Amino acid sequence: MIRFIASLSAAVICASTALAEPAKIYQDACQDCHGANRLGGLGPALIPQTLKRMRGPKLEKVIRDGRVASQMPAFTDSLSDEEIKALAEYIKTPLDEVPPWDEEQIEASRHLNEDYKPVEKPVWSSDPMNITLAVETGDHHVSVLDGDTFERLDRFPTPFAVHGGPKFDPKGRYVFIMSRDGWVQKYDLYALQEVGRVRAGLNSRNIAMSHDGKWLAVANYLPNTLTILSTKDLSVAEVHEVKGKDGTPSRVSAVYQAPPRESFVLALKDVPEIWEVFYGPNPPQMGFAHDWRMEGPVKHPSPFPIRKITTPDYLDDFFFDQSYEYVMGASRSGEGGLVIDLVIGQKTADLDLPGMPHLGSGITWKYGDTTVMATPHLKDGTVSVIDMKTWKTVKRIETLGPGFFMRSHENSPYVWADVFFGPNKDAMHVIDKQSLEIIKTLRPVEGATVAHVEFTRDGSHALVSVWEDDGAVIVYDAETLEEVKRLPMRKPSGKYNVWNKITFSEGTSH
Ligand code: DHE
Repeated sequence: MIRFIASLSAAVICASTALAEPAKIYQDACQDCHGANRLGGLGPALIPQTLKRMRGPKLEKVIRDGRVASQMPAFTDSLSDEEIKALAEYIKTPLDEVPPWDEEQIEASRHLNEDYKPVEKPVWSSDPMNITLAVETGDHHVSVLDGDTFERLDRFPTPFAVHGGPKFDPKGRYVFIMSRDGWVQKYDLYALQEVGRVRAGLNSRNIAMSHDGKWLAVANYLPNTLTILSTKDLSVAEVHEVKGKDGTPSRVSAVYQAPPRESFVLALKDVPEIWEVFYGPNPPQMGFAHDWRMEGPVKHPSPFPIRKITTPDYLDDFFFDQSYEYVMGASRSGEGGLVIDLVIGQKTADLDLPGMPHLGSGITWKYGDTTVMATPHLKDGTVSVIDMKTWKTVKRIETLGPGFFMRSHENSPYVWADVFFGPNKDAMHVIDKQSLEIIKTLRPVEGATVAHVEFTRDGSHALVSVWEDDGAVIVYDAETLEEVKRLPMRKPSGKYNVWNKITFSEGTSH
């Protein structure tokens, strides 16, 4: 009897150790980035609802080898095969409860700054159109820079882990900033004060501003929703559950605005569809009255009607042509790309785009009698240049490694393209827009990650991030390519010039 009790308690201890182990591994290896509750932080939420396209072995591979083009490191040296397997099983286990995050919870999270005092005109004397923001991810701040003197006008705290470009209102006075854990912050550049913040999702991707500045769309992974906020006071205008035509729920990979169409366009992660969400007064006049549908409760049809377009593949990210009629899409598998005509809602061309192009950071410029679009590849050292009339590849420029971001300016003859990954991550290529040749490779800090460029309003200067904790933003003369100034910063990532952003400069991603 005693022996039976002893072996029973050993079994219980064993079972509880086996159960406790993966949780402990998670705590040690994952929770700093993915959150103590597995609901995400710097990294995405790790729960079945957000791991949809990841099967068991794929999940283990990601833990073992890391993830291309993300901050996910490889654990092959620190975890055994058994530990990796146990961890994968653990994160596939549903949470006892995923907190609901709909209109009620979002509204409850909304916080307006009581000390905020609107001002009539800016509290500074700089050119309001040349204000440039630098996101400092090292300590979650944004620096507000005068784009002429490069003097810092303010440095304010942001929510944790900002991702994607902040969005300015059409006058360039307010800026909206989103963090991966779903917070959206509104900041008044004239008053240099935060206006307020709201948690629009639990795990979010990016935001888009309607061209009239009234609405802000927030693309969420968790829950599977698109949140539309009023830009005035960050109140909820609509939370739209994202489900494909057949009812399959989906994460939203990204949302962009299509100004002439008065719509937001969404890439869905888990169903092969893109969505167009209209916010203008009369979408049927766009020529597809037969195709869009009203959604929401019957007695008040949604002010944001949705059109769902089936695509031949899952599109993780995309890029618009200048007319906003054509969407160039790429899937995360990196096998190629395609062009969807938004007017007819159909694929019109294939793109020869292997190597996981990062279309979100694509840019365009005039090239002979056509316009080209260039995009870096996340999987190989290439920049693809595509003719936007014929959709053919004009050139594949060989770089020193996979890059993340590209930038140019109407007044600059050059394109700047970083090398984000690999041994040459300290390199920044400068490419001639007409010869499509690399004319110079800058290496401002040996061994440091040097990435992301933004131009000043007139294109005379280029600001480059030394993407390290004790990093800097380096200001270059965009013509001579000489360094002009170095501004110390904490892991600066993206920089955003008000003028370039609100005028949709062709040299910047939208
Ligand atoms: Fe980003 C923009 C998606 C990883 C820094 N990134 C974007 C956009 C998309 C996107 C769709 C455009 C949104 C916008 O600006 O409105 N990013 C993805 C991914 O799918 C990917 C590969 C994996 C992931 O983890 O989400 C990814 N991105 C990263 C990073 O690891 C980076 C380098 C560091 C970080 O902060 O997470 C990173 N992404 C950025 C930045 C922008 C961005 C700085 C804005 C660039 C701009 O100039 O507009």
